[in-house]
Amino acid sequence: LRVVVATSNLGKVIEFEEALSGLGWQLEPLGDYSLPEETGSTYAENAMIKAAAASLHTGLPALADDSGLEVAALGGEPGLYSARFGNRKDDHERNLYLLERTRNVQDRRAKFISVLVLAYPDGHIEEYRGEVDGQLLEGPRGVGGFGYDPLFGLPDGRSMAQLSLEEKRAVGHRGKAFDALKKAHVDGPPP
Ligand code: ITT
Repeated sequence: LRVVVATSNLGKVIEFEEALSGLGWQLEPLGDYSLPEETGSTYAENAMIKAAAASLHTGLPALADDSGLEVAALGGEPGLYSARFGNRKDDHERNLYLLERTRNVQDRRAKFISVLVLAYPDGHIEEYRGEVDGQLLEGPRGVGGFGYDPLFGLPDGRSMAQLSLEEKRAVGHRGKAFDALKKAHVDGPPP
């Protein structure tokens, strides 16, 4: 299967390639095509907007991810708006802003959510979801991953940015969504 990777986030591209190696798919880059604005009100809707647009543009099946960090003490923020939290433009600035917003906050519960959508040129859609619970750390730890990974603490005390790519896939939100995708494609005919 030739599949377009419908994301402009390099961190996601790396995780897509690692997670899908072994499936025998030929992954195609998005090139300089710009994904449309994410106007949906759920992760699934936004992933669908991105995957459907890339599929329409290329004539190939396209796979998109929409994801976010939900912080309990912030009522689920930044959630759908994780990529533009506080209007900060890069990962580092968003992490500093998140630390500022949660300074002296006792309840550190947080979760990552990922929804993958595979859209086919005939309009057929597949959707897979994954989540992971964690704790917001008091400061960044580790240099791996991307986005909020250095601030996301796991039960073993490490941050998501201290995991290898394989370890992040095994415990992370996106990895769980990919497990469901792979199960559907390896264990049976495409749904
Ligand atoms: P595309 O839409 O092009 O895929 P994006 O970065 O804009 O890229 P989203 O709209 O899904 O993607 O934004 C999700 C944001 O949530 C992302 O920019 C990160 O800041 C954060 N995020 C998502 N998955 C993450 C992960 O695995 N680790 C750390 N932060 C993550």
